[in-house]
Amino acid sequence: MPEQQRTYIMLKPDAVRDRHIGEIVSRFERAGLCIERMELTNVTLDQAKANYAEHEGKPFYEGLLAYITSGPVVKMVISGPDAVAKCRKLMGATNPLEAAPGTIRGDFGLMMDENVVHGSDSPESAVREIGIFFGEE
Ligand code: IDP
Ligand code: MG
Repeated sequence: MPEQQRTYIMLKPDAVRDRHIGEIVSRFERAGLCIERMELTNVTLDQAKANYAEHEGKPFYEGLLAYITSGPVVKMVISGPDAVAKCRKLMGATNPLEAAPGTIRGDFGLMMDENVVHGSDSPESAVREIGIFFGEE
């Protein structure tokens, strides 16, 4: 039996700017996943730093913080069987150039600097990220 999981998904500022919220949220729902929480909001610098702590010091880190705080995002908690892996599958590869057509990044992204969507990479990351963006629950 697949494990019932929750994951943290965030539509990044380019997705909101380019008017793709509806289409992208639809893809998660169409896959049978449940949108448990959803909010259009801005990411604070502290939240950005906490979420991306593993990348501190990398060449793209400062740009990543600037990008994710550059405009409103849609933050979500999504649940379902194996929701973490299922969402990563729907998102596609990190680099939109390598993401397969039919995936969210493959269809809505053009470059690594603006890759449309964030999704937790493990159930442990999901708990941590839901805490960062929705507070302790
Ligand atoms: P993921 O989002 O698929 O989990 P990570 O390797 O965890 O990918 O990287 C986090 C985010 O950092 C990516 O989604 C992307 O926005 C950004 N990023 C990663 N590598 C690069 C890069 O080489 N150039 C610019 N941005 C990058
Ligand atoms: Mg990651």
